[in-house]
Amino acid sequence: MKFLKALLLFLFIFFLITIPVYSGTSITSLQAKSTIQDTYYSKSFVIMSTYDRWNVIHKNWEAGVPAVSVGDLNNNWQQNIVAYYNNWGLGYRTSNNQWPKLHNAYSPGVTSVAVGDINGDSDQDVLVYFNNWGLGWRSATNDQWTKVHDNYLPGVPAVSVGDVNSDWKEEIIAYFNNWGLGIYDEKWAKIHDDWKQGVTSIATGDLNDDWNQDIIVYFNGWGLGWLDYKTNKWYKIHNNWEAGVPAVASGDINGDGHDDVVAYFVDWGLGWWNSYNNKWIKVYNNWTPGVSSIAVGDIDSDGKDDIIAYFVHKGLLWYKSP
Ligand SMILES: [Ca+2]
Ligand SMILES: [Ca+2]
Ligand SMILES: [Ca+2]
Ligand SMILES: [Ca+2]
Repeated sequence: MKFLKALLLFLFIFFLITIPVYSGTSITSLQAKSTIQDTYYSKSFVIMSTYDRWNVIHKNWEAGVPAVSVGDLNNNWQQNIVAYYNNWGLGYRTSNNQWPKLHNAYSPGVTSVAVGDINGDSDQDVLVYFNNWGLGWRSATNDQWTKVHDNYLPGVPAVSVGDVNSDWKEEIIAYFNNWGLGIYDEKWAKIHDDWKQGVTSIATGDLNDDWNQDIIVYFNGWGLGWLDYKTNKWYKIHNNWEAGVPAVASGDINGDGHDDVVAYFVDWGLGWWNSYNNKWIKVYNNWTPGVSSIAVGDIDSDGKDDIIAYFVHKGLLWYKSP
């Protein structure tokens, strides 16, 4: 009995010591450049049993899909999935499940794709990083490719497109492995210098309801957060930086009018962060062997954003929002 009491006391003291260690935050690498506010940071997870909401788009799982995005590519007011298949090339899916090809170049590969209106003509363009060419975009109106950056080595692992400065025109956000995080608005400007630890995923969405798109970034060694570009303030939404977040996307998953963040955590699974109540909701628990790309958009035209994800050894799937 004495031994049991001693053991309980030991466990109590052990937890008192260890819990504060886990809640510690290492944010020094970003503090030099911008103000960080941890108000959005949350560790409360809600797990939902929603596996039945996943549908198969394509079972092609052998070669892999490193980049996926969503946009209205054929001007019919319906969202299409844009995907790069390692063994096929870049194309998009129509509502009757046809896959018109946008680019044949499947070697040496594409690592990041985003969709947005880059030239301001109201048509959706496709921004792509080709390993042997650089970063450029395809105009929806004339099928021409325009290069925005020549630097094709050592690579651009993440891009996004969004209006982050409220001028009704969309900017390009990209992370260059040997340079850092930047924004392209007729010319390049740096957003963040920290290129040594790396950025694996970028998305854009309005997370604070000011009608201005915010920049969502996962920094290795810091965690997942977002930047209000107009005020230059960073907000963290998850501290988990050890295992990594290879893919993020943003959209309104629960249809409440507020953009949310979808992310795949290597050691946790796939979930979304409700920007309104600051809660993480898991939508896929099985976190091995991994998810390499995520996109968000209303692909079944029911008015609610869905999640598109490529699962290694499963294929390209989509999650129908409840
Ligand atoms: Ca803009
Ligand atoms: Ca905003
Ligand atoms: Ca929402
Ligand atoms: Ca939908």
